[in-house]
Amino acid sequence: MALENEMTEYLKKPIGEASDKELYEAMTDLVRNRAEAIPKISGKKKLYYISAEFLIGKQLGKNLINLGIYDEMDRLLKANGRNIDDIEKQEQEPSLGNGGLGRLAACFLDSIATLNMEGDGVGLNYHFGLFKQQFRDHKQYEIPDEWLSAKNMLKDTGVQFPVRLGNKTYMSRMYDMDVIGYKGGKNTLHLFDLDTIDESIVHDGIAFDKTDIEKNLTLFLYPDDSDKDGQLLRIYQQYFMVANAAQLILKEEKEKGHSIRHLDQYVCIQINDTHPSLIIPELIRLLIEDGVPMKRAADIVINVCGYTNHTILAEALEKWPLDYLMKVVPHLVPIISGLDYAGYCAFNANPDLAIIDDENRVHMARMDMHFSHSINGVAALHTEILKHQELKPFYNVYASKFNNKTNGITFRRFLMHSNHELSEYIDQLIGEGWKSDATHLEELLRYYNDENVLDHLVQIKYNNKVRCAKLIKEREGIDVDPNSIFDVQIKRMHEYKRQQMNALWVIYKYLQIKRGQKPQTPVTVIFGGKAAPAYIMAKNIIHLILCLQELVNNDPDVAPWMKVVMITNYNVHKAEILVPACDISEQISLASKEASGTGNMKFMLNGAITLGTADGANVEIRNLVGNDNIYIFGKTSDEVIGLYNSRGYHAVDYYNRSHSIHEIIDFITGPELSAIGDVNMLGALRDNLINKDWFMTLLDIESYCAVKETAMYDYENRAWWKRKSLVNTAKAGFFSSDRTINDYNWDIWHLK
Ligand code: 26V
Repeated sequence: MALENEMTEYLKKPIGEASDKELYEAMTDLVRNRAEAIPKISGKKKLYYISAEFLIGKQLGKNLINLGIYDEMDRLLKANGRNIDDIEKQEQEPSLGNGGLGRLAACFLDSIATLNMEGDGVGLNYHFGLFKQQFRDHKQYEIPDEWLSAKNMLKDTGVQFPVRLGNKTYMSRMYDMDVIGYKGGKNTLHLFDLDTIDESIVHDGIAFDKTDIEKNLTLFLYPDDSDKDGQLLRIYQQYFMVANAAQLILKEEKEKGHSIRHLDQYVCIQINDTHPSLIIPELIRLLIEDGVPMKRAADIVINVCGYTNHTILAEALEKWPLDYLMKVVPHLVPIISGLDYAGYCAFNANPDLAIIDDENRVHMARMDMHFSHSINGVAALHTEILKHQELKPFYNVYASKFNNKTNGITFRRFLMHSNHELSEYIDQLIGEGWKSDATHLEELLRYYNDENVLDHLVQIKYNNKVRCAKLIKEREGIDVDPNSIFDVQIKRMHEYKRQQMNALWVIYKYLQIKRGQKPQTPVTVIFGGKAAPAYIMAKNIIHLILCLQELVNNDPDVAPWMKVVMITNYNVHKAEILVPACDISEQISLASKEASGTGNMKFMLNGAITLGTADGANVEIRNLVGNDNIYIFGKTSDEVIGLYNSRGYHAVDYYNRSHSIHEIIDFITGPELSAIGDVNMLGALRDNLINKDWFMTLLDIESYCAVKETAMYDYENRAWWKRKSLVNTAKAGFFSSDRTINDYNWDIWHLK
């Protein structure tokens, strides 16, 4: 009753008479006010998680769950003939991240608040976030994704800081969003912006004048940095973010009566990849301004900062030309140069350790490693590769700084919210203990031989497939059968993630079906993901998938047995519908290249079986579920690294040696697809696969097809498959981000 009264107070009319939009706005007001009443978490030490990305997803449903009123609200709306899902749809999803790294930051904020640790996020208030993806003529187009116009959780704090960019000073503005912990306290996500941003300068999709900082600074997430102006804008953004972070930290510390000279007693900063690395010289600069000698300033900063590495891809490790920094942050250049000399860090004759290399480029990750007390990778295998390959020179001098923190996901969003039916059924089976300690999910193993329970789980999966099929019909106009196997690969488009290998499997299956070899159960192959606007090969892969979608779905011999779906504008909301519907989770990156993956964990938790390489966190999934409950294929990371070192991989040999590979690859430019697609794009893709194939698709394709065949064969043994599914959910507790955050706190932050 209380909730109903509160709602009608905001609505000023009965629930049954309000529009979905009015209900959404009233519920958002309700959440904002309830959050207001929750005390801010405070502890003896405070964490600042600085990140260029926070892929927070829609807030309303998650906040209702964390406030403990989701079910009550659901019932109230139902009693008035309304549906909570329709109302949640009204919210614009903030796309303030690219993928895994940004989503991880959002999961971490949820766990930090849930565990009652004092920790705020600091980032940027991008007006458009990541672009919105559209398909036309089987190609990707980008348009701005507006999210700020609708009602949201942001609050203008009125707080402003002066920030020097180049030779001019700008006033920032801080917007805050409450981060409500699950049945816990609250922290804050601080997003900084400029008042002068001009959204009208965007034209022709997502193009804009990259030089006009005053108007464009926070317009887009990760603007195209394939040219100099784009790179300068990135550095402007990065410095703007950390200059605000530093001023916020010092202001808060001052208010608490702490001295900047004792910063390391009260504050820790986690540097999320290298985007916030300039916080190091900025803090040192401020300490020096306060009269602290440089060496002491550097030591304080080392004690404060921890650095997380999220990729081993060399092209993703930021190196900024010194003269760009000279233009953007002239006042930091003397500090950075100073830090690069003996006395402050383990600088020696080894040029691999130098912050500024002999081409005058500043290696951000190297600065982080010298001036942080902790360096972590995001899965066990990834950390080992960092220690013994990619960052070996640093491991040699700073072994004790290195540690692993295997990623995690918040079960509040990726089970309780996205798979409400499963979540409630788990409560019935084992109680609610798993919500505070996810390892309790193992208690589900008690039901390993309980056919009733197993069948109920199968029924829930089917219901989720029906919901997903509905989304596919509505959004993509494609009919898919919920009784088919849902084989899902959703993630950013990148050659190392090898969506192209899955697309080659589609061709292989298409040819088989054409020859009369039909699968026992039809299969629906679902892809989703955005390609970076300047990443030509990723766009070519999307093109191939969209052409296959048209070919396969319209071929009467094949469509009853296989459908291909490319989800448009894949985002967090769509993940929440796709993940619970999945049977086979595709995690097929080239071993050693996927630092961790977090989608793999979401699928596992929701009872999908992983088909993957021994890469990233897949390795840990395998260790937990055992070989019977996962499908691993392909070369190992050691073998792959060996091939890179020896330059021993030549795709063309695989193409020439195998009739089957030859046939599949040639199909890309054969008459069927040429009649649908752009022969130049398809030709470039085929050519790349034969003559370059940097991520070794052809190395693993045969092993992939063989193991996928086994997985589909095993699917027919329904009694076995439902047990595999149960084991996956039961063993997923380790991947709760609550566990990850407890590990960070225990080893690095020491917050309480
Ligand atoms: C960045 C870039 C930038 C320019 C060129 C291409 C490229 C390719 C990859 C990246 C990766 C940026 C860092 C990142 O998002 N890493 C992801 O972090 C996740 C959370 O730790 C992890 O699960 C993923 O495996 C990892 O790829």
